[in-house]
This record gives sequence, structure tokens and C-alpha cells, in this order.
Amino acid sequence: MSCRIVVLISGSGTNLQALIDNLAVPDSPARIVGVISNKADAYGLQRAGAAGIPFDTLNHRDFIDRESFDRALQQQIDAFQPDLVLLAGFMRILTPGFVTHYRGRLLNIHPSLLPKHKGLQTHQRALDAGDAEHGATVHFVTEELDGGPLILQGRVQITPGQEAASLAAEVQQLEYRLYPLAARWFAAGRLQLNDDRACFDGNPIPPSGLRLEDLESGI
Ligand code: NHR
Ligand code: GAR
Repeated sequence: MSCRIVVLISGSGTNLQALIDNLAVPDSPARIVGVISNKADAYGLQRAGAAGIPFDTLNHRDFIDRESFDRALQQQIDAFQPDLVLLAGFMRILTPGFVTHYRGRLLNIHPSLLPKHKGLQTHQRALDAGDAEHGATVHFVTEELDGGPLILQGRVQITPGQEAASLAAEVQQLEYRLYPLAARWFAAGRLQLNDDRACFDGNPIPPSGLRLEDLESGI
């Protein structure tokens, strides 16, 4: 049975596009069954539509607090009966009740080498900190913002004088490889959250996550 994925977005949806393209192949282990945005004008909704994927919007401004927004969001998501929920540029912090409901089946891709640079504006912050490298991380989502167990990281070198926009573009290219790979692992039953530990093929993943470049060099 193929893994049913729901993707949450807020913006342009280039990660969504990478997932659509990667999974729309013969014998794919997963398919995206729904896309939900908290912004009605998110370009990612057009990507979903063009791919024939059902999509919906839920405006957080229509709700009095985060709990009521998250309850409505949970209902919308669960109507798609997902096995896996992916945050892909989704910009709303989620409440403890929501993340508990999806524990072990909710992933995020964050544009930094976590635990460095949690939160927003990560590319500028990596530059301001004088970091030699930067990247992106796929992790299980828990109550702790950008603090859940790490799964997979990819890195890029920062070049002298590099600007945030160019760094962001490089990191995003990396994201388009990291997220589909992690989604495929999950769909194949290779990823689990056991207690507070991420596991790959039943073995604990180191706290710093697996490294894309190690996988590619066959380590
Ligand atoms: N929710 C929980 N509980 N845990 C995580 O790890 C989460 C999460 C919700 C989103 C993505 C995250 C990122 O990858 C994410 C991880 C939004 C904000 C934020 O400050 C921070 C981190 C992330 C996403 N959002 C503002 C808010 O008040 C709104 C900002 C805006 O609308 O532009 O929710 O970076
Ligand atoms: C991605 O770079 C993602 O890592 C980041 O936003 C971008 C979304 O682009 N996520 C966050 O900053 C979450 N707060 P996309 O909409 O084109 O996929």
C-alpha cells in the first residue's frame, strides 16, 4: 500500500514541487493526497492544482487562537487520511496538542544545520555568525520549535562575501534532494520515532542526524 502524504505550505511551494516530481514515477512508495496552505495566495496551491492534487486553504486569521486554528487544521488534514504529514515552508508554529496527534508521522525541513539557527532568517544569521558551512535539516516535529530529533542533513560551504540570497538558493537546491529522500524512507517503513529517538532501519540515528554526503560516498 502506498504511503499517503499531506503537505502543509505557506508560500511558493518549490519543496512541494520537488516532492511531486520525485514521487510521480512508476512504483513510487508514496503519493501526495492533499495540500493545505494557511495562505490563500500561496503559489504552491497552483502547483498542487496543476498536478491534479486536491488542495485547501485555512486562514489562521479566521481563528481566535492557535488552538482553534490547529483543531480545524487537524480535521482538514485527517479528512485526507494521511500516513505522513510534511511541513514544506509552513510558517505557523503548531500547538502541543497538534504535534502530539501526529507524533512520529510529522516532518519538517528547516533551512539550517540544526541545532544551529532555529527559527527564521537562517541564511542571514549563518552569514552574520561567520559560519563556514550552512545547510538544511529534515527532522521529526515535536513541541520544541525546530528541536525535534534530526533525521537527515545536507551541507554547503559558505564562500567569502556570499550574500544571503545566493546562500538560500544553494540550500534550497539541497532541500529538493533531502526531503524526497526522507519521504521515501518513511514510506518504506525505514524511519521511526521511538521515545525521543529517531531510528533508521531500526538503528538509532545520531543526534546530529544522517549526512547526505556520507550516504553519497557510501560510508
Ligand atoms: N511547530 C512545532 N510545534 N514544532 C516545530 O518544530 C515546528 C512547528 C511549526 C513550524 C517550521 C519552522 C521552520 O522550519 C515549523 C516547525 C514558523 C516559525 C514562526 O516563527 C518558526 C519556525 C518554523 C515555522 N512563525 C510565526 C508564528 O507566529 C509566523 C511567521 C510568519 O507568518 O511569517 O507562528 O523554520
Ligand atoms: C524552504 O527553504 C524551507 O526550508 C523554509 O522555507 C522555504 C520554503 O520554500 N522553511 C522555513 O523557513 C520554515 N519556517 P518553498 O515554499 O518554495 O518550498
